[in-house]
Amino acid sequence: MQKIDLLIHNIGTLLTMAGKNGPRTGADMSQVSPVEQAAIAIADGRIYACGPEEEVWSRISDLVIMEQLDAKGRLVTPGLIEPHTHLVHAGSRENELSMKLKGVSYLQILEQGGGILSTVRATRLATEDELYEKAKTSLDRLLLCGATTVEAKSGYGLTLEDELKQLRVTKRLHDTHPVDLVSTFMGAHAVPLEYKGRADEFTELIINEMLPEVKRLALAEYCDVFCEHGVFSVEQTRRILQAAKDLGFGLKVHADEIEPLGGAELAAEMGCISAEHLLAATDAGLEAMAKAGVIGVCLPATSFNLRLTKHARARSMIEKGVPVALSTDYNPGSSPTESLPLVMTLGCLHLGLTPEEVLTAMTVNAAWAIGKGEEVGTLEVGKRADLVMYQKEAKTLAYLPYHFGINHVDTVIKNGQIVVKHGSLLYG
Ligand code: IZC
Ligand code: ZN
Repeated sequence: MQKIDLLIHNIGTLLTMAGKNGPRTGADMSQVSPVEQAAIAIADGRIYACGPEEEVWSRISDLVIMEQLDAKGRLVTPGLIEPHTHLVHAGSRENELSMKLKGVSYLQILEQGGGILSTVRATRLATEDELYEKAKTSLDRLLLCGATTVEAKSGYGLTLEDELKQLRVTKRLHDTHPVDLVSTFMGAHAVPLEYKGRADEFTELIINEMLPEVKRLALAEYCDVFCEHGVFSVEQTRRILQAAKDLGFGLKVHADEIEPLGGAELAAEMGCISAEHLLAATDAGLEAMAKAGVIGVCLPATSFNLRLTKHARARSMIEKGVPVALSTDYNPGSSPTESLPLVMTLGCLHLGLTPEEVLTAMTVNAAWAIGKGEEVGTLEVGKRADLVMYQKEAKTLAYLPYHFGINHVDTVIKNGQIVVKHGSLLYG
């Protein structure tokens, strides 16, 4: 007989995000589908019933309820989806802070052999266990902030063996940690020192050796490229993405972050699922993305940390019909933070999004940006029971970005299991 494993009742406000089954843009990004005095019934890790408390009780009146949780009038949202991280790496780069304060730019540091390349040196020297332990600490932090699904990119190995090492760590985290991971191969993250001045040759290595082996071992669903001045050109990016597409990878691209190279246009041309950063994307680029259905992943913690005064034009994206997602971009260089609450606040204050648009960008649209929109991102019957309950004082959605620099998460439920309680990890 069907039983209910967990019933959450007495929810003050439940934001189900129910609505269009697909990435949302325009006015649809404001739809959070609130239900007052709500309940959620969970069976086998999925949502069995959810909505007004009385309706849920009547739907389950014949069933055995194994466990109940009194939400005590609190706010509940879907688990947050983190669609862009460089999670697995060794070392840190706090030395870059003083350089940055002296006015040395991110690309100048990379050009001098630092930046990504210093993380590559540390990652090549690290063992798989060391990488796992460090990434697990960060994944725990993301979970404590309410993330229940996280994308993770490789790109600090830049040899076949070292890329595979990173990707195996992502797989191990997916298999052992409550958070689900989505793996992206990003061998085209920088040109390693041993290929300096020979980016075309390195491009061939990625196409001929790395991509086929990553595919054969089924270690990544997506392929991403850092298309930027002094890193990979539009032409090299196109070649890599085409090869990845031919092998059956989904495509992503770091596009037009610093210079308007035409990355947004390329994302549309290649049929990328998402394009990331986009600070310098042109109107034509954004319009091409809207037409092709490419999701724009904005990373406001990165522009904040790089001390940029320019921000991604998230409002124009929404007006033009580009679905917008938000992410921390967690990485040791341009965004050393796992703080999803900070991203919520910057999404409002720097990108001009409303709290409703921010939540859509960090749930539904983020889920579609990593191909998981059918499974997660909203609280609807049949979807995974991944949800967040906030602390008592955070009664409204707007309170989350408003009271900034603070994590308001109290409880996280992943696949129907309570994995964070009163702000502490409960799993394992
Ligand atoms: O380590 O700097 N932008 N890749 C592209 C990064 C930032 C990560 C890093
Ligand atoms: Zn990135």
